Amino acid sequence: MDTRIKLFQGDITFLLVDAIVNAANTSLLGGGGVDGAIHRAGGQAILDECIAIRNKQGGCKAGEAVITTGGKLPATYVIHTVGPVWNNGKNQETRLLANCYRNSLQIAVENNIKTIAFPNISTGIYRFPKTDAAYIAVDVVNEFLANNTTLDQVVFVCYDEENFNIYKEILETV
Ligand code: AR6
Repeated sequence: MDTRIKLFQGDITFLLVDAIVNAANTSLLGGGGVDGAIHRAGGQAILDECIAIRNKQGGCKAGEAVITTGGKLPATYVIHTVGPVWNNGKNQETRLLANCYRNSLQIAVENNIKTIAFPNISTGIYRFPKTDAAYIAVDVVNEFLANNTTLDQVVFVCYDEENFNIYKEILETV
């Protein structure tokens, strides 16, 4: 396991990192869960930038990612990615979730970001099974870091106890 991978339990909006990742939806206009928390804490600037992106490219597809500033957040940037809605594995959810992590890291590198924090994408309102999602997240990040020297820290932020315990076990044993 790459030693640049860290685990943190709590609210992602408090983190002082170069970028936090948002589990957004295809509209990019905000919602509940971590998306709601990020827009509330970051303020209007983030929404205005999301609207500008929408006007240019028409939202964001599942598995893809876009970047805005962090508005009033401690983080400099927010990378908005859209996780797949879990549908019993019938809609390429595994591939799409892996793309979320990979594309967010790619955007981070392109923007000279050194420290980045991820929530547990798709494991809330979108109902992706938590253990499967955690293995995908850890695998993709670890593989990406194996070919990267510019990132200093990738933090998995677990808000709920269940995800925290799953990640703790994976990161201790892998
Ligand atoms: N900090 C870190 N993690 C959080 C926070 C927080 N403040 N709040 C919730 N989580 P979800 P999804 C965790 O539902 O499943 C929105 O309406 C939460 O415990 O936020 O990808 C969007 O607009 C869970 O583990 O995102 C979309 O419509 C994880 O964040 C839809 O929900 C993801 O849960 C996306 O659903």
